[in-house]
Amino acid sequence: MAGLSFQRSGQVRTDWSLEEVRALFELPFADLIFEAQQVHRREFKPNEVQVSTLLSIKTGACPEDCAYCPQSVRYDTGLEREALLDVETVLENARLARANGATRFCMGAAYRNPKRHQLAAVAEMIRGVRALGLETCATLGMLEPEQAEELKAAGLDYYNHNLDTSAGFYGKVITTRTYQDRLDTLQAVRDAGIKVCCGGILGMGETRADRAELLHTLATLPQHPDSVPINQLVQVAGTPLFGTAPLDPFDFVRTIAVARILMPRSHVRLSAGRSDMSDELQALCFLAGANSIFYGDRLLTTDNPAEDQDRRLFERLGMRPEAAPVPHIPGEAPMTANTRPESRSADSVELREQR
Ligand code: SAM
Ligand code: DTB
Ligand code: SF4
Repeated sequence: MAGLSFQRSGQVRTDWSLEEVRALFELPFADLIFEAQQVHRREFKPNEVQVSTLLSIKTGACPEDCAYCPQSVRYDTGLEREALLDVETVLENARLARANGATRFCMGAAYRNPKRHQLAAVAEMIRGVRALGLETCATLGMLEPEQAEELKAAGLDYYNHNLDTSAGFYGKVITTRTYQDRLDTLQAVRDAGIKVCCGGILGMGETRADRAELLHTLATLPQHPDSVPINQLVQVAGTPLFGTAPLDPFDFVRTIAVARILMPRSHVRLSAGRSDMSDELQALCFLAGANSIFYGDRLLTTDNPAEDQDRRLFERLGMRPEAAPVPHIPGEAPMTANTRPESRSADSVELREQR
């Protein structure tokens, strides 16, 4: 790529200019993928993919108006609402996810923001999931700083809170909370010492300039999110975004590649939308630097590829799941792979069949 130099020899930069990000999007496809592969191979084992499993712990009846979301109370999507699950049901699902080869368990709730008693119940779930040797992630909406601290004290590893799109396009998608509200929650999470999982959704009718702006905002946060989920809109009948013209798949792959280059040490998750993608398109996403997926046939309320389909895809591409880091429970001596309760050793990680 004559004349272009986007990387400063392996440095992690938070000073990207919007022009640099836009220029990456304008590269010829093969040049962009080549650059992204180089970054990926420098920072990660190229054929390893982090595997998370999602569970909706509280479903539907959300007061927010996110135009993509089947869980908003404002849209008739035929979704059955469910109260907060009890701890034992959550732990049963976590055990199953672990038996199937997931290393991170992500609990999602259709809240605008959690109330005190709801947060206490989720903290109990986090303690239980962590004791199973899984990494924990939660996505519960907006958090106050004290709430983030409470989750950290319970042992939460990651908090997912997405910016969803550019600041400019945001108002076309959500009106019930501001972009700044989201940035404030991200700051509370970071300040509490919880790892940040933050990304967006593509295919909502945004432009390439919006996608560049979203990635620019993510890559110029005080620290890059540890995990960057790139979702493709799952179109659900009844939501305002149902019927939006689909995104050119190459633009989806480009966005993954640019995220990989801008945030070289972050896991970039090929997140929602895989059920609508061919194996070949997913392979291109991995080639562009995606190295995390949701595994299991359900996301929160919509379908994800069946486990056997993903196992076949991993086999065909020679990919394998990344081992989980050994968790450290606050207040306890750091555990080793040998002392971790009910742990699996790093070299025994594999995607397994549903039990
Ligand atoms: N209610 C909390 C919140 O919005 O912060 C947590 C759960 S919410 C379902 C988590 C994320 O899921 C949203 O921020 C959005 O990025 C993603 N999401 C929701 N519906 C989606 C859809 N139809 N397609 C793709 N991603 C979606
Ligand atoms: C994220 O970025 N994607 C996940 C997770 N974070 C919580 C959610 C995807 C939801 C897709 C629509 C559904 O299943 O309800
Ligand atoms: Fe509610 Fe989250 Fe869905 Fe928005 S994305 S409607 S906040 S569940």
